[in-house]
Amino acid sequence: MGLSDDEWNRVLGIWAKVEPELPVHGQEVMIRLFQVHPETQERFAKFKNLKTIDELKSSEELKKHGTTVLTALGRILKLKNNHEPELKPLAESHATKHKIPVKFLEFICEIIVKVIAEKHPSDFGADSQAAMRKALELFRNDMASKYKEFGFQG
Ligand code: CUS
Repeated sequence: MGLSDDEWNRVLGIWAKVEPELPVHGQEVMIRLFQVHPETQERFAKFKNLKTIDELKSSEELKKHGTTVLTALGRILKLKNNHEPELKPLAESHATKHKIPVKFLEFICEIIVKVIAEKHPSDFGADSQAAMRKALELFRNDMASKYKEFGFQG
């Protein structure tokens, strides 16, 4: 289930290239997510009024949220297998306050991989993509089990 050192190196190596432009990546992830899975947009009162692609693109709040999401994820990835302390409060707020189903986390993780692959084609080959998918799966599985501890079936 866990990742090898080589896999973690791949994950953190590509993340180091994403980080200098976190807001750009975050904005792209959120816009893509809302376009491919409109039901995720409905979940956010502050975003569901954004109808057109131009409205999505010009929303500073959406860009900010994308940055928040990727910042949280980056912190978790950097902790490798010891992400429990960082993950717990995130799972609690997402289980009890935001009520974000695990399915939505799957959607966003898949889109994150696609966006990174498009923006960094020469640094994010098949092995690195596989390692990132594995890291994100670990994250989701642990979120799902924490969700249950907080009484959210996800
Ligand atoms: O915000 C936050 O934090 C989260 C993320 C993490 C990583 C958990 N989110 Cu927000 C999520 C989501 C969204 O936003 C949307 C859709 C889906 C999911």
